Amino acid sequence: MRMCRLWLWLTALALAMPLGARAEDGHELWLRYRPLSAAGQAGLRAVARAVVHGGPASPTLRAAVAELRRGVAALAGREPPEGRRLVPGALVLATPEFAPAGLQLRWRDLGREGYALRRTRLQGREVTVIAANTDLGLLYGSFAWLRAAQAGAELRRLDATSVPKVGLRLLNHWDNLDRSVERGYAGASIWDWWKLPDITGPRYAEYARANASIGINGTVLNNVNAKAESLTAPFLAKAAALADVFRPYGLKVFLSARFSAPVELGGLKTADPLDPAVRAWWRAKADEVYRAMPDFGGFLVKANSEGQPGPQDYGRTHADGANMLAEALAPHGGVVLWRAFVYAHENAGDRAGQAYAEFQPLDGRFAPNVVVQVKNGPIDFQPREPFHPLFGAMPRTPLGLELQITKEYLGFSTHLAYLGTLFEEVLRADTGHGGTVARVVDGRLQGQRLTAMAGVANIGTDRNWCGSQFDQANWYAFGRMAWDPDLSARAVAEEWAAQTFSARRAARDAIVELMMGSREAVADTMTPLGLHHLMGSGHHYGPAPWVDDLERPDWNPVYYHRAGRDGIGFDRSPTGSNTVAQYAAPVARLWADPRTTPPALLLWFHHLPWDYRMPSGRTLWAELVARYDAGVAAVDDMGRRWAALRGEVDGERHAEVAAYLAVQAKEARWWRGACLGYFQSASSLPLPPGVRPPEHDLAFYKALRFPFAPGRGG
Ligand code: BDP
Repeated sequence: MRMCRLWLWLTALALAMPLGARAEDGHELWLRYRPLSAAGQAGLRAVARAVVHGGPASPTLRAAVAELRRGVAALAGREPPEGRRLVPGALVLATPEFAPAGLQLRWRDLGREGYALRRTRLQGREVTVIAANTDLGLLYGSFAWLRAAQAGAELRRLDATSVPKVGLRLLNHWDNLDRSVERGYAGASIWDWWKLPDITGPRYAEYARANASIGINGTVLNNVNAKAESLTAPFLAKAAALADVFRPYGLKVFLSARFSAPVELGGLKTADPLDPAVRAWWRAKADEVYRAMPDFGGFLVKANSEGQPGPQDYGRTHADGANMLAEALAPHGGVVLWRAFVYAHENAGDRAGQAYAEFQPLDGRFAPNVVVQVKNGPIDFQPREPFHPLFGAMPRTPLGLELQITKEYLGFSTHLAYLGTLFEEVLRADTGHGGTVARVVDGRLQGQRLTAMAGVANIGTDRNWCGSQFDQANWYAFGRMAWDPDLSARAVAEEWAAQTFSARRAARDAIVELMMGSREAVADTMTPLGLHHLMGSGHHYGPAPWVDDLERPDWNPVYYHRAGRDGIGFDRSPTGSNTVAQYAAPVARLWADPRTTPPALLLWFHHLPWDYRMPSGRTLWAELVARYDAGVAAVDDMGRRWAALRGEVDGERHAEVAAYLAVQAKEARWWRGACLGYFQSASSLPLPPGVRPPEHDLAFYKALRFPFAPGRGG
């Protein structure tokens, strides 16, 4: 009885609490719309007295209006009415067809998806105009206006125009049809294939809304290690049901296609891309897909990589394979995203050089509706890699950038690593071909019209979507930086933190500082100085630099670090594999010499003796030890900084992040211990004076096993 009364009392208390003080689980992402201060509310009401539009509303315009009304209601405590009359203080959604008299705009500059936000005087009334050529542009503009409102921006002086610089801004889900997610650390796949197409539930619309809020306009639903079944009629109907939910939010559905589908589904004897029957099969399949989804985006293909079938099985090239699919999709306006992540075990050369060797000679041989999708670095989403040498080296081919949002090699969702800084580092890298990676990807350097950026999604069924609160920032950063690759990682972190945690300047800045150093902390913890692929076999969690017995040499960490008595690192300079020569001359020259290679990439390109003198004055061995120590110190520091934010952030999320940081601190020590123990066994050198020895001996670390680590996929 007493318990029961206590419960009632607690419930009443919870309901009586102001919204902002309520426990939060992160489900609302950055779209929380918590009440502003009294002054902020008054200010917002004054600039959002009504939402005015031209109607009759399309589903997309309806979504924009609903978002504005919902956002203002929650932030300012009063829902603005919807109307057609230009009242003072209105938010006006203007298109060329519904442009209030007196509005001067260069509509053409806004393109199909861009928008303008402008505070202006029209017909004697102060109003805010959100203008775009399409309803989707209005939706993006509405989200941008709400972003500014949430972050406490000065809405009375708005005058901004924003047009996406990259055309296709895509999530790539590595989701399997059984709901497992390859490299997924946020629960199961959000696609409930079994219940689709009949049951769609609210989560799919929430997902589409969140993507629209950051400008993502396409999503590949299934794993690149694709099953042919995803192209069968039942699965196409399921995908079409999702496409129907996503459509109002401007989010197009794409599918990963298995190259051998004509054999597996069509009963053909071959999947040879030059065989007329195979081509006919794909054309018919494309027609079928477009009957189900008239606005289908296209196919993503992983071919002749890690055992996947592809055109090389028939002695054909990647261009032959991609062009066959391109031909089938072209009549419908679809595109092929053909991945350059290839390496084959028949090839004994340096794995880092294989994609360039296979693709660069094919420049200019791809059909106009093909994008070659290239990972940010030449190996595989490591905590740090140099940019991929293909960027800039295929001027006659649209190259898309593939980033990994899910943190396969950066501590899954238990470690805090803000990837905005990693994305920025890649995008701003100078290719040596006359511009940065960003300029290649947005098409400006080489005049490409078809442009794409893809992010391997970190989304699952967890309430907070991404497995941890801070991993939401990586989804957010991907969307924002795909829209505008010139945005700085810091500016994006500021936006995200203000909306997700606190718009109070001091708290926001403290969170941003913590985020900005976090990826470097993870790089130091795991793979400092350009080391790479030291992670545990298969699952890729935790350290295993000793592994040397996997089926393929280039799956073994020892292949990558090459540590021995003589030194450590992979020699990719002219004295070694010389894959450094794949870069443009100015870059290759710099990185061919250890003295001009940035320390952060040193062991990526060079094998150096342990007593090599680093710019810091330390020996390489002492520097390596110092970096692992710095990693542990940085993670401890993140824990302290987060602890100091207690009270600035709601209790539930604060406690959750603190618990995750404690795990990360423990695991930073595990990484340090295992790597120092192992590398010491290779170098036979003593630890520098004053350095704390690892907590355990090497045998302890080697014996750890994780048979049920998440993310292995189906
Ligand atoms: C690696 C993953 C593997 C993916 C592969 C890919 O370990 O699960 O299938 O990349 O990108 O990062 O195709």
